Amino acid sequence: MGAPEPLSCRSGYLKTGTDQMTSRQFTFNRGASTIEITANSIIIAFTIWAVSPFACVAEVGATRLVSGFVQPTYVTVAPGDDSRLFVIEKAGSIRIFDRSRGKILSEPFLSIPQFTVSEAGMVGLAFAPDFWRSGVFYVTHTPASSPMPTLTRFHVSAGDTNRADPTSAEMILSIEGTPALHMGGWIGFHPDNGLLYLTVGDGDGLYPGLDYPHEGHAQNLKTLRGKILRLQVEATGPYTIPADNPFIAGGGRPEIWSYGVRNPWRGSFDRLTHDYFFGDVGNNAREEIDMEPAGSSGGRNYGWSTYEGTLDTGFNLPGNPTPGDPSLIPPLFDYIHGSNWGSAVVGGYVYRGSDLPELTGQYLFGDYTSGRLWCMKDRGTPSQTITEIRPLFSDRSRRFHHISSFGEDNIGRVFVLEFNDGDLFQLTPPPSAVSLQLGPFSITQDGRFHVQTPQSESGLTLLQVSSDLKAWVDVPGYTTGSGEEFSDNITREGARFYRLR
Ligand SMILES: [Ca+2]
Repeated sequence: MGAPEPLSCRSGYLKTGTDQMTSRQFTFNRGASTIEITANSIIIAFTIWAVSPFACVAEVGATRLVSGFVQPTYVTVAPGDDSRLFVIEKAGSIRIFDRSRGKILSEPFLSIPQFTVSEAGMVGLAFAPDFWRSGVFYVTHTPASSPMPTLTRFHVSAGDTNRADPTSAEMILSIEGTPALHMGGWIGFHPDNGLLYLTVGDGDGLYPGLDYPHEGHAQNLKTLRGKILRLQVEATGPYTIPADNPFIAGGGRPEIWSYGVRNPWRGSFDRLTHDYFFGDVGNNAREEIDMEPAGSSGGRNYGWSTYEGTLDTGFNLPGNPTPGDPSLIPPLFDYIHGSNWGSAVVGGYVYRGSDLPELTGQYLFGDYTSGRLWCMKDRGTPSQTITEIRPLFSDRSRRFHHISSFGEDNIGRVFVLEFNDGDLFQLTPPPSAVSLQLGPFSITQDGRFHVQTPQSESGLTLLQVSSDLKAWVDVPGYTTGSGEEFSDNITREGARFYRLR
């Protein structure tokens, strides 16, 4: 029996055979990347399989930065400053997470009482592109003093960059209709032209005739509900209408850039291409991802409530286009409500960071109710694919719950915010490959295969087995901690792939 050699791998390929052997030994041929393990009654070929962590599903590390936020709704950074993450809490505070100290500052950046029934509250934040000079930022919220979906401008305090000046508040826009339903409320500055985009939910109820009335606001160009607005804002004064907004000469409210949306909760610009993406939260059937190419002249109709995703709703409201109207812009992707996918999409970001190169150029999004994440590759082409992202937590039983928002910093690192738990995560490279040293192994009378992995290593949290490199299941009986031993039943024929992570 030779001394086992260390192997660097994440997976092994185990194939069972039936040749009789009489001794227990194994050899390792590094060049052929094959280990022949001979054991009582069974030959095991253990082939080192250099599995990319993205070979089956995309895997990312999920690193908790901090917990303790109360119903957080959004996370972002100020331009040019990645040292602080600004996290909105629904009830009306903006908190600062100091990244170098790993702490939430005790005093909030801003605190304004909000009307918080149902979906109302503070939901959106955008720093002016010249924030470093002007100290100006914008918030979307439903102030308790005037509970309507509202866009307000603030200035940072003159003497403390970690505090906003609440007395600087200037209401820019107050939007008609109920604040509690489908508020939308994402705001962001276009990376090219500096115009402010603002998503507004339709404020309608669920079905025509039930709950709040469904008034078809999304197709009604006389209201700002169910729209994406585009405004020119300056450091002071009211907003103005950009000269190339589609309805500036009539036909609709001039603030409207696009329409036919229900509850566009989260949006983003691809920082490289400037394409605009948003997730439009659906009614009772579909969730959808929409995209507007850079250079669009606006006026696009995304279809609600003639369509929910790609589904004909049958609502037939006055003013709604008829199904099949070629002017309606279908989503890039929609999914059906259910336990598999979820029921409230959360738009994310086209990944442009450097930590997760396998995701570069892919659009990352998730679902509030299922806590699942996906990435979209080759969007809008025949080869468009959706891949689930599997987040790997240090606590193997952890998963994401109630994702309220993603966020992005100035160099494209992506964050995930959990509404109920109040946790803030960063998506990080998956745990590095472990050095797997095949140690003593044994095969018991009942045919179970035992191998001992190296001494306890942090990050070595799970060992899984697969027969097809696609579906991975935990190895029964494997426990974490010292010992790092697993066992598996290999009495049946067929390929077995093992994975440590
Ligand atoms: Ca749509």
